[in-house]
Amino acid sequence: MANNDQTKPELRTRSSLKEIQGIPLLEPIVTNWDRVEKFKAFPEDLLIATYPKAGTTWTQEIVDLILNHGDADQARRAPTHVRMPFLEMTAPNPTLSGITQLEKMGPPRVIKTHLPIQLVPKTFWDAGCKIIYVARNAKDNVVSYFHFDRMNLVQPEPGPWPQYLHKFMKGQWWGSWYEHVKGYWRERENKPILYLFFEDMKKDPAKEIRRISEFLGQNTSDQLIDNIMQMTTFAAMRENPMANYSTIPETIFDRQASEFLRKGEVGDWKNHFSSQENKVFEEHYNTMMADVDIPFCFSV
Ligand code: PPS
Repeated sequence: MANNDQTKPELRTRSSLKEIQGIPLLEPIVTNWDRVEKFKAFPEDLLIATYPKAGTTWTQEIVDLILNHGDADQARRAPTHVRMPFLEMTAPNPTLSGITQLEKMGPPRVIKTHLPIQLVPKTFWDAGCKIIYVARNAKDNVVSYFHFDRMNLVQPEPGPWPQYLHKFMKGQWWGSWYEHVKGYWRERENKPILYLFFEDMKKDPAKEIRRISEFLGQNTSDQLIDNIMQMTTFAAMRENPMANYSTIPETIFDRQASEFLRKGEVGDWKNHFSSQENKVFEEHYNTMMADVDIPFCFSV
C-alpha cells in the first residue's frame, strides 16, 4: 500500500475549487485572480475561448499555422502552452502560468482561456480584441472532460462516470457548459467573436480553416489551407510533440489513464452514455437549452 501511495501523486496535487462570481475554478487561479483582473490586452491580441475540451488545442494549432503562413518549423518552436499561453492558469512552473508567460511577450499574442464570457477581463473588450470561440456538443464534451480529469492530476478527482455526468449537468470546474456556450453565442453579433463548432471542423476542416483565416484578415491560398489541414489532423497532431502536450511531466498528466489527444471524434459519447443516462441527459439538456437555438450536432 505504501508503494501504491508513492505512485499516486494525485493525492498530493489535485486542486480544490474556489468560486469567482459563482463560477468554481481551480483554487490557485482564484488565489491569483487579481493578476487576471489587472491583465492588459493589446488590440492585436487574439483570444481563443472554449469550455474545456471543446477543441482548443486544435484551433490553437490552426491559428498559429495561419499566422505563420504554414511554416511547420515555426509552429514547432515551442509547446502549445508556451506559444499560446493559458490566460488564467497559474502553477509553480512559470511556463505553465499564463500571465507570467504573457507578460514576457509582445503583441500580437494568441491567448487561450476557458473563462465564461462574464469573467473575460474587460481589457479584451476595451482593446477590441478578436475572439474565436469553439463549442463542442455537450455529450462528447463531457466524455472528453471525464477522461481529461482522470489523466490531469491537477484537476479535481472526477470520480465514477455516472456521478461525473451529474456534476457536469449541474456545472463543474469552469462552470456550466450550458451557460458557457450560451454566453458567447448571445454576444457573437455585438462583439468581434467568431463562433465555431468542433463538429464542423471535423466535417469540413478546410472550410473552417478558411473562415478562421478570413476572420484573422489573412490571405491564405487554397494550397496553404490544404497544407494546414494536413498538419492539423488528429493523427498529425498526436505525433507532434509541440502540439500533443507530451512535454508536460507524468506527475501532472498521467498518460496511462488517458492520452491528451484521446480520440478526437464526434459521437464517442455513444460508447459512454447508457440509454437511461441519455434519456435523463436529454430531458435536462432540452430544458437548459430551451431559450436558445444553437445548432449543435451529436453525430456526423
Ligand atoms: S483543453 O485541455 O481544454 O485545452 O482541451 P481541448 O484541446 O479543448 O480538447 C481536447 C479534445 O480535442 C481533441 N483534439 C482533436 N480532435 C480532432 N482533431 C484534432 N486535430 C484534435 N486535436 C485535439 C482531443 O483529442 C480531445 O478530445 P477527445 O474526445 O478527448 O479525444
